[in-house]
Amino acid sequence: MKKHLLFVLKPISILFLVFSLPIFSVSAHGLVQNQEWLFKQLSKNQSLTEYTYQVIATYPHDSQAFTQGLIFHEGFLYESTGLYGDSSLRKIDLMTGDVLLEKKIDEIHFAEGLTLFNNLLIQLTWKSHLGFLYEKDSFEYIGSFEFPYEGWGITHDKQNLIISDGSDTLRFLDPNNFLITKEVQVHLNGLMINQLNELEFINGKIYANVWHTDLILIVDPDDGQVIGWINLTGLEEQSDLSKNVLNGIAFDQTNNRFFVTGKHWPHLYEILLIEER
Ligand SMILES: [Ca+2]
Repeated sequence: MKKHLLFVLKPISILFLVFSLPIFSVSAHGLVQNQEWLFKQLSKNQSLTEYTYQVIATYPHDSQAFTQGLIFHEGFLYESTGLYGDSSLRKIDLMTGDVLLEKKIDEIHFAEGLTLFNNLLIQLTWKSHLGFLYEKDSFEYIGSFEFPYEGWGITHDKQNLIISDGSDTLRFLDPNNFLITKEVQVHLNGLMINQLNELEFINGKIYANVWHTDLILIVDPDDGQVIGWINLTGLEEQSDLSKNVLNGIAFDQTNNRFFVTGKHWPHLYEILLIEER
């Protein structure tokens, strides 16, 4: 996502950028945030629970899918894919990766996060300031709501929708009127962590992909404190921190199964989290 930045730069400038800078963003404190930086901050904090992973199963995933939202419900995956002209809403067979139902999104919108609340699929857009509502089984369009910030990831805690916008902020919204009820800043003992992307609310905690990293943060929804993290480095051979990056967390509540994939990844993985400390 968000990859039009370089279009205005001359080729030589692009070369300079490519060879001189790692993938990064600048935090609210002016700190450069990239995978190396984040890994270092997380690693040195002994109070955090660190998880690695074991692959339980590998499933096919459409490598054309620019994954922006992923959920699991009653045996099926639901996915939102992004990019202008390629955005879609999909119902997917877990075992085969086959797209069972698909709704193409108008090319003026760049689709983002996805969640299911009260049988309604809720899909965000990146910069259109719109969220779309669909009936779960038919994908029938029900309506939309507006919000004044960028849309990145979305999940819910059974009471509130929870939305990321690429910063360190998570907004909690009343699903009846889409008004903000609460905001938290995600932080590591006061150090703000931005670029929060795809989300999943699992057993009382918010799991958040950090864009341009193979890392998932586990966040306390009450105060935004990072309480743990998952290191998924090495999971997907074709992962690429500049583009084809990890971005998709889904959880099977019934069978306690944890699924992850990424943008343009050819695989979707069921993983077991293993506590390192
Ligand atoms: Ca998700």
